[in-house]
Amino acid sequence: MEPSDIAREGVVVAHYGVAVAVRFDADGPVRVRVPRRTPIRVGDRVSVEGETLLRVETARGVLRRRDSHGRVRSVAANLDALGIVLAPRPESPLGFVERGLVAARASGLDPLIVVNKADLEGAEELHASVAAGYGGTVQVLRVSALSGEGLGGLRTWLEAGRRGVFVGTSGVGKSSLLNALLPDLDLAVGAINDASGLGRHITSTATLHSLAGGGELIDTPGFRDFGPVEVSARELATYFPGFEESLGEGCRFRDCLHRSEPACAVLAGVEAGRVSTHRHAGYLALLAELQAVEDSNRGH
Ligand SMILES: Nc1nc2c(ncn2[C@@H]2O[C@H](COP(=O)(O)OP(=O)(O)OP(=O)(O)O)[C@@H](O)[C@H]2O)c(=O)[nH]1
Ligand SMILES: [Mg+2]
Ligand SMILES: [Zn+2]
Repeated sequence: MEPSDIAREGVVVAHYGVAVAVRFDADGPVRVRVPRRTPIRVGDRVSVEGETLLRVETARGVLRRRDSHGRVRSVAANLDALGIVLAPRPESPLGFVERGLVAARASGLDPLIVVNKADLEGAEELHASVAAGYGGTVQVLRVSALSGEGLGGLRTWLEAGRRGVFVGTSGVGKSSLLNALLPDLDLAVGAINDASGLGRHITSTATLHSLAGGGELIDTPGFRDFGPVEVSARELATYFPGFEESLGEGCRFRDCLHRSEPACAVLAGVEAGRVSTHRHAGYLALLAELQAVEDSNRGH
């Protein structure tokens, strides 16, 4: 029997729509055809015979998002950690960090905020404001793919064989950071459009890479729509960054949605200045979005 006739277990390291690349313990990636719309993601463990996909194993730590058309998209699977990448240029959409943190908590992933392009003007202010807003509960790193500053912190974050994924809007430097972490890697990186200040969507497919010192990191195509999937409107507040302390006080109503209910601990937190009105407004916007999805699923 040829070795290729034996079913082997591997991990999906790239997804090309009609095919995936599968890496095995013993050898490098093999291209495996998959029917369109097969629910298979980078990071999935699969069983393969020759060049045929037999089975996709049940995954844990799955990151999904809802796009602006309401479609659910899988980002990656079998994750331990989520790196939310920001830069002074291009700016990230309003609420992107909050959404990332909600998604991480709902999927059981350890979140990290990465402020890239530390060499650029504005990085210091961005880092300071992100650290002030989220630093209490989440680690915030200031790094530069260009100068190499702070890369040690990223390596440490993935130590002990953890698997992380980078998400962020196009052009913040996700692929550049991977290239900087892995000298042998040569992922395509792109210029920012001078007129719009936006990235040009250089990366078109998610890819998984192993770091020399341990751990794995997944590069993903940039996106702006980060609708939460793994969380219901009812649960949102418990995952929302900055509400922890206030929620600990307890609201009068057990099903309080923290909008305008009497004796609401979150509203009391806003009143006392523990929760910024800006943060609360971000919560209300996300809550309305989740309720709209739930209403349409109920056939309203
Ligand atoms: N000054 C500076 N520029 C950087 C840094 N990191 C990345 N860039 C530049 O930012 C631009 C976009 O970088 P990419 O790595 O392609 O960004 P990306 O997040 O992978 O973008 P998508 O693949 O489109 O999602 C490129 O011109 C990079 O050279 C950095 O630390 N400092
Ligand atoms: Mg990229
Ligand atoms: Zn409340």
